[in-house]
Amino acid sequence: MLDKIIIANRGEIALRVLRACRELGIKTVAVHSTADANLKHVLLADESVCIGPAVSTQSYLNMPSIIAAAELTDAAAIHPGYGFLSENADFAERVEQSGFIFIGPKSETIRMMGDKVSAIKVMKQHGVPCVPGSGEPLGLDPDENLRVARDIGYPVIIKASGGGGGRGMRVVHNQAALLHAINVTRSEALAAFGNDQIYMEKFLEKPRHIEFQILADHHGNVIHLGERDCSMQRRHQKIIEEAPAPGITDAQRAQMGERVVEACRAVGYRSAGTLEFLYENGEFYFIEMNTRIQVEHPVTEIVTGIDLVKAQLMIAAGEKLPWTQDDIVLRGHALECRINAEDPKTFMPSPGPVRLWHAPGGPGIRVDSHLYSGYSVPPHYDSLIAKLISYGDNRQEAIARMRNALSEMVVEGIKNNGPLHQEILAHAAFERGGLDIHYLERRLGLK
Ligand code: MV4
Repeated sequence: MLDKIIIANRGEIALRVLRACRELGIKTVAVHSTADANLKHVLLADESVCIGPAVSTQSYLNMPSIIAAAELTDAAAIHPGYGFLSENADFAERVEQSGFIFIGPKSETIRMMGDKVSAIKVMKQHGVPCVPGSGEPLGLDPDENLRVARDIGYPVIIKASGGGGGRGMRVVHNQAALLHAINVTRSEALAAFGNDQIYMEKFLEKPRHIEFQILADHHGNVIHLGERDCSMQRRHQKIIEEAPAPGITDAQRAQMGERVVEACRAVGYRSAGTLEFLYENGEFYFIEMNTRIQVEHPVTEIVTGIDLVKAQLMIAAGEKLPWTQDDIVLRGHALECRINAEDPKTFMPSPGPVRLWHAPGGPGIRVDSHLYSGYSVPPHYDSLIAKLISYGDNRQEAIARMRNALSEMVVEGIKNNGPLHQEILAHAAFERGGLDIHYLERRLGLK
């Protein structure tokens, strides 16, 4: 097993990684900005190193600083968490070249999946269903691009190959709007990602967002852990996730699972990973792969009984997966509500001192949070302050327990979006399940 690792992140995920390390007897080094000396995991870590000022470009995104901290503390490996440098292939490469283990896939794999055109190409080649589309970067010939769009059929969506997560996309409803949209998306892509490669897909109007979790070791063993439904979102920020996805049959899961596993084995994937799909009219369409641990990983942990962060650490140490696909049995249902320090109506961030934090509990409740009474939420970072995870034998029980949890939670001093969650969970439409990705924005627009 690894002797000591650097936790190159902050907030709840840094605490989550620290907890996994402590279970496995791995020593921890918290690297933090000047604004984060009082983070819960920094106080609990074996060692801590300040890596720079509050602004994340100079701390959590500062590659030399983080690698220097690894050298200084003689750590074996670096866990990047999510966000920040977690999907930065250059960082993974520099970590490897400095003689440390990057806890994640190989840098080449991160680079391949970071380029959406190459990710789609490789998945399609290995039998994963993708959205009908250009399959290749768009060229500069207007007539050719008009022909590609006509073949796909309007509406189409133009996406930046270097984008993802909703950045650098434009929907086109008819031929008259196509060439301008291509030009604008291309120049925005160059400005935002330093890469002007763009591609085209059929625009799916009312899909759900369903993603498959996989685990792969360094010995060619790959398994999937079923899917999550992450359709409840606003402006590409997920707010509620669940596992399994309502309405997906065991047969569908087994079939898609087999395909994603086969493709990941073929590309030599290792560590935890997620394949994102759009799901519409009973069909799955691959859109992107995430090469990190995700915010919503706990719902999968609950229904599979597998600790994904511990699995990442064991895989990084070179151990073989202790499970085969037949060992993976889904049980019950899990929901996650992301609690953000923000105004529940305007969505404006609400940082500041937490006078009182009271976490909910009871049967079927897990709380992943770095909050404590007296902690102050800094204004410099993401506003996620807690993840309430509920589970039950079935979806109704998980929902009832989540309603309890939301009603018990107390955050005083700062605003939070608990009331928004309570409102969503009060609706019959949510109880029915299977809502599309535009549901929440539609509903918020009506009010
Ligand atoms: C799409 C789409 C419809 N059709 N692609 C947005 C985030 C990025 N991961 C991909 N996204 C989308 N791609 C096709 N061909 C609609 C979206 C989309 C979306 C996807 C997942 C979750 C929320 C979303 C919100 C708006 C648009």
